[in-house]
Amino acid sequence: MIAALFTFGALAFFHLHASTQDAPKDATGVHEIKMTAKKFVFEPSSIRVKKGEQVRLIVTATDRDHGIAIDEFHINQRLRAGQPTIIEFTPTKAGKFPFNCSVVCGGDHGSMNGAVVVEE
Ligand SMILES: [Cu+2]
Repeated sequence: MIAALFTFGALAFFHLHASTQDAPKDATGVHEIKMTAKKFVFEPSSIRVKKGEQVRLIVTATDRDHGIAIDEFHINQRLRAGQPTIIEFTPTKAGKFPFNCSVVCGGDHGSMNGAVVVEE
């Protein structure tokens, strides 16, 4: 009984940590971040990464096709509805780099944006 409780506690602890945005890198050293896109928001809209680390964004458009353009990293990728899209980059300098939706998706398309914050 005690062992069972301990196991449950350990699993809960692991799960909590694994689900946060700043979770430790996976075994391959990649900082993986999941994101969704829908009219007219990216969630999360601000992501925080470290300079020099490999970043893997997994972005899923949930309502219709969208796009994500991150000019700093020369990325412009269509996001097909319901289909996770993997985007990888390695930031080489610190700063705040905006991204935006790159597929016209309706009235507030122009305000569908966010930022990658790269820390030293
Ligand atoms: Cu759009």
